[in-house]
Amino acid sequence: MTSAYVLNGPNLNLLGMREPLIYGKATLADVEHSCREVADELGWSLEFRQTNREGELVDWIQEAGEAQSAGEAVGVVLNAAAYTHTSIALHDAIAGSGARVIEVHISNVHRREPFRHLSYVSPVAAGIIVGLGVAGYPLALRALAA
Ligand code: CA2
Repeated sequence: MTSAYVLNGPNLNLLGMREPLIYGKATLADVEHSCREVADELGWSLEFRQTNREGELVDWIQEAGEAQSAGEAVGVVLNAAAYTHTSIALHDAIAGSGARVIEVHISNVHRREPFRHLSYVSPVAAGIIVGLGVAGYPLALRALAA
């Protein structure tokens, strides 16, 4: 079965538990549930993961790129969280693996602190969904189907 990856970066395990004014009340388990509904509808299996470690995200991007090259995956929905703004390693992993990535941010990073305005992911992303809350995740999965 074709798979889709949804990869989440540091601190997103806290979603719904802190900072509800910025990130809303949904938990990461809620996000996974909404992604599974869309994946089921599209006939895909879902690899939904979260890590606080930059290198683990790099490993997963490479894995997704290899699966995509083998025709076994459609791409990646990536919320790299704070690594978005710091990680050349992630940028290189996306570019080097050829993984098709839709970048997602729950909050509108452009309305926030200037250090959130730079993304190392955006130049190698196929598309970007920002500021639509957790609704951005299933929308990004649908974009992978298009
Ligand atoms: O808006 C987003 O989705 C972000 O990727 C979230 C990151 C932030 O560093 C990016 O600039 C924008 C932060 C994820 C941490 O999530 C938390 C959720 C609840 C409580 C604490 C952190």
